[in-house]
Amino acid sequence: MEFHVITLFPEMFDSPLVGGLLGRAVRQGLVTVRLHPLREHGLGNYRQVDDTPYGGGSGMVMRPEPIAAALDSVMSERPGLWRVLLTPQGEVLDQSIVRDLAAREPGLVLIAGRYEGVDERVRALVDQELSIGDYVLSGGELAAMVIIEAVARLIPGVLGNPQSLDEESFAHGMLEYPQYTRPEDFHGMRVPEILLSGDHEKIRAWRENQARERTAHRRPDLLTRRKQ
Ligand code: 9D3
Repeated sequence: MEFHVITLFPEMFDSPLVGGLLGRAVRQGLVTVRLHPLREHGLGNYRQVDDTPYGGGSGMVMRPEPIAAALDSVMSERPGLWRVLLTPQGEVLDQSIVRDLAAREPGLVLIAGRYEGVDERVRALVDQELSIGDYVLSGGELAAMVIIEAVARLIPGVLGNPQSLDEESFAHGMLEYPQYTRPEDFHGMRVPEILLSGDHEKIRAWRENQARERTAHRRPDLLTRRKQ
């Protein structure tokens, strides 16, 4: 699967793509990430990409032409990519949206904005608008990386162990049960006796119950809307 990112700050993507799961997937050729510097499509000698807002107001707005030119260039090279605008006004990402994105072959074009926002007419150029949550970022780059990581790990072969995919809590719409490893006693806090019992049926039931109680207490919203 290919991820194309249109951004003013392509350097931000260097280290996250080298290390870890994603770096290995890129080296194995399972995932391709291509950065498209928006500045190259800027207007005039100064390669301008932003301007003052019509109607007044503070800050700058991204002009539509450089984004349109960058998109045209990417789409002509790779027809069929799913175009995503990263914006606080978008649909809020969750695991079911991540699954839908993973099915969008040959891949995604992610448009990361900066400044106070992008010209409203850019919305007409994309297939989907996404936010990664209700907090303020300085631009769409970190949101793009979040999406790349979440989608890439669903691609067959990217995860070492495919079983861990469907065992994941968000695949069941519940939080994870409590996990323990050695030592049995850490600062007086003991590992629950049942986990040392070797009774696998009891352990399974205990874990399920813990997950349910923990979800009801911390994330009741997950129990009421369990579409995933
Ligand atoms: C301070 C400016 N804000 C006025 C209340 C509006 C605003 C504009 C641009 C807030 C953030 C941004 C930049 N953010 C993104 O481009 C962004 C984002 C985010 O901030 N939060 C969660 N998901 C995303 S996806 C893109």
